[in-house]
Amino acid sequence: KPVHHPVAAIQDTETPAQRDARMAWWRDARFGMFIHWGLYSIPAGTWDGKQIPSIGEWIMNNASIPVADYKALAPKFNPVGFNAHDIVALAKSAGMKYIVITAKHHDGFAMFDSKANSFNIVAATPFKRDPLRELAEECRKQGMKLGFYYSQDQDWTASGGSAYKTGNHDSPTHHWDKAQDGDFDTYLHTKAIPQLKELLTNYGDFPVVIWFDTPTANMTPERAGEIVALLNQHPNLIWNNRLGGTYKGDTETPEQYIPPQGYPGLDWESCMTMNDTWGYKSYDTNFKSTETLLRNLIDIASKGGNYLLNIGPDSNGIVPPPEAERLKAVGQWLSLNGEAVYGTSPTLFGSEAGKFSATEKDSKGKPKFIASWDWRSTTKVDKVYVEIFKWPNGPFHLEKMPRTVKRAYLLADAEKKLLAVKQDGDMVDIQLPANAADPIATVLVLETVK
Ligand code: FHN
Repeated sequence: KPVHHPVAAIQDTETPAQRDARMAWWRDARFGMFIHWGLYSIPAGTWDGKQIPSIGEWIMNNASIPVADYKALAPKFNPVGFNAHDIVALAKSAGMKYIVITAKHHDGFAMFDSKANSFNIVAATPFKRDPLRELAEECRKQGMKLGFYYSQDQDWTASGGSAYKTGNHDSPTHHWDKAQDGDFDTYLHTKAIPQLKELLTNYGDFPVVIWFDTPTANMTPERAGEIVALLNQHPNLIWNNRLGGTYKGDTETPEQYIPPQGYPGLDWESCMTMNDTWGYKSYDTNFKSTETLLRNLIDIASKGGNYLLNIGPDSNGIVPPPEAERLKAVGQWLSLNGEAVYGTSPTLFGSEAGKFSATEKDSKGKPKFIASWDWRSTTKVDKVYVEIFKWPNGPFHLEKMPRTVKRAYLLADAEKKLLAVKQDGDMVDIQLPANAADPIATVLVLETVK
């Protein structure tokens, strides 16, 4: 049943073919870089000598930092190590196709040149540069897409911006500083909407994505409709399901998990941290392994989604080395096997096929959680890819194959040596070489006819 919105959004008015054209690059991309970067990278998880639990970009809220004290971080922010070329090159080397960076997070600090509000990186810091402009230029040069995250509702330093304590999303009046009191409509009309206008008009062909976040009850359908009227002026834009009001946007956004079935028929993107924070925390070293990250990407692709994987640069603008190392390792794999990820459709074998069967133990004898799959699969019109995580002892056995297999080989094999295939109805056995080409995931290619 169509929802009646105060302002019709592009999703309500375009044809299915127009939607397919608008979403095409995003659907092919499969892998993007999320960047959470802002003033919170200075305290980096510690305030007044105390380590503040939970995610780093929430430090202002979690430590109830007064607005004036938080704003006093701006004159100390001078991230001269920031290098847009290197960050875009890192995303490229990881095999990522788009970047989404925090233009303004819940702390209200704009990481771009804003005339609408002076609490921003150009006007309020000694750095005086606009990282979004620099990234936009580099993305253009290096063939990368660029999107902006914007916290449209929560703004903890603006008077009238929603400011709630954790776990109380629907009680936006719960402030910890009088300076946060004020009128939400004034905030919306003097800061959020003017800044969104700046972001949508000052960066040429970017942003291609606006990534909204965590609306509260303040974002009524009428208020969200005012933002939609602005978004409608940019007909190629893609925006997520977190605007608020009654708007569903373009993309589902599961956070920190992979939905077991994906979202059949919908566009979706799992966003995830590499450690346990989005914004930089100096003492969070709980990094996921390259194995987990890569298998997550494959699992997501097998369910038709995108993986938006986060980095959190430090207060000097430097990407933490453990993050960069892992991204490069994932990119190494993609440089050989990307054909099995980009532009693919979901598995033909159902979301459960290939589930972990054997119990592996780590060095301490605990069951080892990798991603709980022996294999996953992705599809193209004339090919089925099987990404094998656990190399079988005998032939690789597939059931319920809806197509006829013509030839089989390993994607990483430069010679594409053909492997013996036995097909009996919908059962297929492929004779594999003795050893996996890659211990994390070896891609078996099945050339098929329907
Ligand atoms: O509160 C934010 C959080 O800081 C982070 O930005 C994530 C990213 O998806 N979104 C919110 C929580 O849903």
